[in-house]
Amino acid sequence: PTWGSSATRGLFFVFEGLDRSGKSTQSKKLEEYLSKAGRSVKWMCFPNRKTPIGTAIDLYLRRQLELPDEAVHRLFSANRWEMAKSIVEDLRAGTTIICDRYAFSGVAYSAAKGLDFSWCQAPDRGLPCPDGIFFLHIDEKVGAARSNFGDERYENAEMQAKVRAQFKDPRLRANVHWKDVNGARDMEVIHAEIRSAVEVIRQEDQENRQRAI
Ligand code: ADP
Ligand code: DGP
Ligand code: NA
Ligand code: NA
Repeated sequence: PTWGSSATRGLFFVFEGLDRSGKSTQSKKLEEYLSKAGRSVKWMCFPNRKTPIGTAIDLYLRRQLELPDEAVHRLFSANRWEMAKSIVEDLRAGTTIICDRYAFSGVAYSAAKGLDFSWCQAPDRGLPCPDGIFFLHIDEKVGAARSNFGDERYENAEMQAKVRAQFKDPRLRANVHWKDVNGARDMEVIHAEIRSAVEVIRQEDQENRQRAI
């Protein structure tokens, strides 16, 4: 992590996975759990469609704006950079951040369209690094059974299959705390597993800090 190590630093958790893998469900459950436990916690998601850049991304996803793949890739990354300073400030102030999608989606979705993998990674380099990434796995049949595809760009079986393949690339997992989670189980079972992983990461973080002092 690049934001220092004050004694009260918050932790940064990211949920990744395909559309309908359960990211929103699980990230909100974790937020609720931590906030009930008395921790200062903030939930956020990317793309953040409310910012100026997010407005363009929203139009693009709803097929009301056409942009070259390279340009939109940079917009998704810029949308994360728009929030980078406030993420760092919150973490420093002791707030834990739970984020629904981050730079890993950025690379997986753009590389699925045929852009070079490391070219896709480049614009996100230097963003705050998560303390833990929970990748929710579901196979195609489970995803299809959960609900119908919407009308947004990328919400089709062909694209999802390509994204699924990109998420397997070991370059995404390099140098980060990546946890694969079987998302095809009962919501509460998944939540309990994520909760204990969070407590382990918190424990490790505290021990590391004590060693540094
Ligand atoms: P995502 O944010 O990854 O697109 P959601 O959390 O919105 O996924 O979940 C997609 C759909 O699947 C929702 O209708 C949700 O209620 C349902 N769902 C989420 N988790 C599970 C689960 N473990 N088992 C069955 N259905 C689930
Ligand atoms: P969601 O609101 O989570 O359904 O995400 C919107 C869609 O945008 C979803 O299909 C995934 C895709 N997406 C999220 N982040 C990125 C990114 O950084 N780059 C690209 N190309 N697509 C992304
Ligand atoms: Na979507
Ligand atoms: Na979601």
